Amino acid sequence: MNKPTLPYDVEAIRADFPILQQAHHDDVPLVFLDNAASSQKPNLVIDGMTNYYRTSHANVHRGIYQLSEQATQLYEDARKKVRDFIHASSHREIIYTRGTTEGINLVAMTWGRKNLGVGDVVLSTAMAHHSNIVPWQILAEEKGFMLKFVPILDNGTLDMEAYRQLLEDNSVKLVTVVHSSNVLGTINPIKEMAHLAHEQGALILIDGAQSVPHMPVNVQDLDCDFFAFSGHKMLGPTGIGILYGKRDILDDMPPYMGGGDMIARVTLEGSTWNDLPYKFEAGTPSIAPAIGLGLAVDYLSSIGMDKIHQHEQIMTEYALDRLAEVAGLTVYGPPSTQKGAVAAFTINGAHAHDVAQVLDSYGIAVRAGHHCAMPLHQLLNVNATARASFYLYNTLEEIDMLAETLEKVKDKLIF
Ligand code: 7TS
Repeated sequence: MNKPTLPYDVEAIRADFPILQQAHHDDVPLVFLDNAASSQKPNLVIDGMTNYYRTSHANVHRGIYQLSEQATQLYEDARKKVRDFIHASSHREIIYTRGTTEGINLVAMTWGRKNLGVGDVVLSTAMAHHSNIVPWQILAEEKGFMLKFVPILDNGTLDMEAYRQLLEDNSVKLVTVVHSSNVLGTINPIKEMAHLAHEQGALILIDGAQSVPHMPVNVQDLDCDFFAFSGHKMLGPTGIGILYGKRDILDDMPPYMGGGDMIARVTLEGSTWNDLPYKFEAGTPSIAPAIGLGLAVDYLSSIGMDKIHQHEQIMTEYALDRLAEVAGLTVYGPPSTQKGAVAAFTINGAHAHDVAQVLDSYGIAVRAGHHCAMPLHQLLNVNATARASFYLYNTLEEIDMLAETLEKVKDKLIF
């Protein structure tokens, strides 16, 4: 198969990632294809965080002394980098969280607890990650609203006709939808979905865990009300994520957790809240991870999100072509034009876990299981899929290796 041309020099990028230089199982090169679970980190992020601890660490928003002011500056600068990266209108709309999961839970437990009740509907989707199902189930139990799901079509895209119909009864108060599925790869028409939700007076929350790392995102253009994502899937460290929210909506929400930094004034009789975004950031935050996330944003921006997206589209198309050559293999989800850099697949006669285990013995890391999307796997009628997911540092040769090794996997597993 002829190799397509990639938009940038991948080898130069790979040189920035120390983990990609090391041998796997001591002797084979690591082919890391589990980027949807978490990405690897470039030197800029690793060294930047180490350097922060070596030279600039102190608690933030507290000290009158130079070191604390320096740490605060770095921490707040990172917030502004994220603001610009997703095109929010103000740094006050950028709330630090632990990740996508915490962002969605924050909305459920503050906005949801205040605004949802009996007779209301929250609309999620059948392709949702558990983090966009379970918080709503927990809250529905408490508040008595209904949780409904937009179905998916056989081609792995959302059933937009059903979405329109579900919105028609005016009880939907919130639509909560994944931007790009971590299993099917489907990139959902968020802008259109937001427009339709708003026409019916509903708000829309976007789970951007699999979109922000991979494509340009403009929250104002999408016109979403909330947008949650994780730092660790976009070259940043674990323990940090972002919840974006429109300022007037965030202003109207009660706080999430109580404690230091989130208050304006505390008396024994009661308390008042700090301004945004601090109202939602109780306690000493993840300072170094926030700074690391800012550096990850610098790194991604220096390449350009449009180029990264282009690279991944080429990779995905190539991967789907190569995987189609493997007899007995089924890839789930839409064609590459509507898909993020994910290929979840099954092989007739082989369990996904065994496939992943044998691939690992050749140095190829993929994830197997339900990928925190059990309802979706029930719909697909499979217990588990193996999933290869790509990022800016993956090469076409690695995809060749995956396809060629899958033939060996079949020889080993299928009798
Ligand atoms: N939403 C989507 C679409 C995800 O893919 C994930 C993580 C999350 C939310 C939760 O993100 P977290 O950072 O808060 O954990 N997805 C995966 C995955 O596909 N494999 O491991 C984690």
